Amino acid sequence: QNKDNKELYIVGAPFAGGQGKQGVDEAPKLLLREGLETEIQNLGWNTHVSHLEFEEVKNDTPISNMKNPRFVSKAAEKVYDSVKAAAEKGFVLTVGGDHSIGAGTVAGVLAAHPEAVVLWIDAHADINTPAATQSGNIHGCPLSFPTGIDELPEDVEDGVFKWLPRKSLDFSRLAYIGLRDADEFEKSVIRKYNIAAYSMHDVDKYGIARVVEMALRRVNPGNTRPIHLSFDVDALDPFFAPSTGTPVRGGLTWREGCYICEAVAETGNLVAMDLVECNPHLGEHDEHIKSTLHSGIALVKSALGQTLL
Ligand code: HAR
Ligand code: MN
Ligand code: MN
Ligand code: MN
Repeated sequence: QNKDNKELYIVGAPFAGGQGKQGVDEAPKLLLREGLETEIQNLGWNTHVSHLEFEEVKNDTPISNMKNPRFVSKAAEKVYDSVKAAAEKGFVLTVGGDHSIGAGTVAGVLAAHPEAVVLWIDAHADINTPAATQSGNIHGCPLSFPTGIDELPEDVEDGVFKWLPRKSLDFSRLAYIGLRDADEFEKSVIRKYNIAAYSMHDVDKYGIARVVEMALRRVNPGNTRPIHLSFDVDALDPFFAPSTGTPVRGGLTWREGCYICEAVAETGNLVAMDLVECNPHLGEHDEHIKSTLHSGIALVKSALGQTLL
């Protein structure tokens, strides 16, 4: 990709069907209202904004253990189409919505940049399979599809997730930072496929700078590949991002979160970012909502070239 390309596509993905709490679908509009686009423009980008719309699906009964499977599959497919088209033209910032849209963003970025690596910044591993998910919430499953471990049958009911190319994401090209609430099944997947996974224990032990360096060295040695950064705001400690559906104590500080984004930006190879799981319906008061949205905006700015000096 051309490094002088300053075209940036904001894809609003107001989707909540990958989990049980309403409100997460209101984040894209609110983030823009809080200044997301103008802040990005101030960093020298030409912005193009679109907001996707997702049609409801009736009688969306579970498939395997997945809740709302048809609704989520259709929504993620729409995200896939938009992200793929935008990634062919410039930088793509997808604003969720819950993390189930990550199935679409990862597949979309890989369609445009087949050599891309994925950095998944999250308290959770989001790699449950349709059969393994205990909650049935697909926002805990998106990575099972592009890695191809999902095991949905060829003749899956209503073609759910049929559109998604399997094994487009090799396990050697996926790295996690911030994990502290992975399910037993997910831990076994991480071990079995030797995924580069850095938990909060590693952040404590090595410091965030070395963790980012180690993660990048594992998945992108030589710094030759494009990078997709999928940032779940719940990777941050709830002190900095309280308004999110599944907060977990002991997370990244504001600076650690921003540092990850800055360091990835410095590689010069970042081509796409997701910001997901801000839920303005959650939190005890307005300050919680504001601080969560502003944390999200700070992460995006850090990824898009903001420097402190
Ligand atoms: N692992 C749990 C599940 O699959 C919780 C995952 C969901 N939370 C998220 N995704 N916000 O990162 O249900
Ligand atoms: Mn509302
Ligand atoms: Mn997530
Ligand atoms: Mn999460």
